[in-house]
Amino acid sequence: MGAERFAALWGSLSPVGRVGDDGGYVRHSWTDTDLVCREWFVEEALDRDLEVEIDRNGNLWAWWGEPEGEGAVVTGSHLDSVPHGGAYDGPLGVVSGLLAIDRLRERGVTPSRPIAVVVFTEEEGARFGVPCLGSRLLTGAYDPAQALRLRDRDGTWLADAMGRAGLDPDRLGPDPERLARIGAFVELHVEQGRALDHLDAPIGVASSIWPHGRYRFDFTGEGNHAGTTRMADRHDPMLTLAHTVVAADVAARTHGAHATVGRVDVAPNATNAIAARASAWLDARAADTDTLQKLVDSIRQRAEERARHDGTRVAVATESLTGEVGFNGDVSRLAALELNAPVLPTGAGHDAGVLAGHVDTAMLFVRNPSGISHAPQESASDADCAVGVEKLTDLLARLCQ
Ligand code: HGY
Ligand code: MN
Ligand code: MN
Ligand code: MN
Repeated sequence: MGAERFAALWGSLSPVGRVGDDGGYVRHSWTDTDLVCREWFVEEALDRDLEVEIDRNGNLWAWWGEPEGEGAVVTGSHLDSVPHGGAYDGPLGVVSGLLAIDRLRERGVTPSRPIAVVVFTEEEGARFGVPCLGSRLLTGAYDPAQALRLRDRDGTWLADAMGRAGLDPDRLGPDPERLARIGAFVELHVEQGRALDHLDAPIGVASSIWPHGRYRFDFTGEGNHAGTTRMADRHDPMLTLAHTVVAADVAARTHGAHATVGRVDVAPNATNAIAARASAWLDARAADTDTLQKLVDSIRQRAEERARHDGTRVAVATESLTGEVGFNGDVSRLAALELNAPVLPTGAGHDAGVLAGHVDTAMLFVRNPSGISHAPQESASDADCAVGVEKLTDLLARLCQ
């Protein structure tokens, strides 16, 4: 496939949800923008005579062959983004899946098992706070009753957002029959780092996904007047929060891990008022679960020490936790052999990481020259993306015959 052919389909989706002239995207689940992206996917699937269905958790499936057939070969990814995210994280896997179907047909491949392109919903967790929500609900990794208690920052319930899109939230839950019919899952994804660039390789194969967790630190202090309250009399939760952010940085460097506080909420959030409350969300990742636990424990301990010093209080809630994922099944071995590509770990979470616990799964990465992701500078060349489609087609052809 030539780069211009990839660019043609890519160009029909890429303008949707782009918000800034720096190329940032806001595509949050069940918003109007997300519904436009989903309509785009359905149209492209129907143009390919694929049978489209939406499952009980809102994930979209486009089938070549019998959806009820056994041993299905599934590819795809997600269309939602982080706030002001990049163009490729998610959509690249969906566009490449549709183009791989085209390429299989052009190569004259007659699949002996169904093939599907899937769009998982709420992979980033940017709106309702739980990453990979669609694939976790599908696999039973997330309690549907808990999902019905999820609200976005404006207070909109997940159930209402899904209801607005015509879905019945009471049907949320595991889908074991659907899962049992999947024989293999392959997710193609833009690399979120620069390993392939350094290796001068357009494509890579994932070996593992780091364990990662999301934790909400709630700090409580004493709101007061910024101008009249002596420093010695303050119980400022922002001070405890700030020391916790520094502690997270120090602990991550000590443990060779990654710790990020990219989101805070402050109340009353006024220039001339000492905060009464503040929340900070910690994204913590490490090469193994023991290190992750040590990392988070040391950050929590530092936060509690500082809270005692500041006369504030801190409470920590675990919002999501994903264990280590090893891609070491037949499909991943085949991918590494077939594609003759570098094999590398990733610190990013993916739906493939959720499926891997149930289905023989592989992940392919496409080179990202900027190495940046979850930001507008995320990049991939049309040429490398076209190579990604060909390599995905190679792998799907081996799996479906
Ligand atoms: O956060 C992640 O690791 C993924 O990009 N959702
Ligand atoms: Mn992402
Ligand atoms: Mn992603
Ligand atoms: Mn006043």
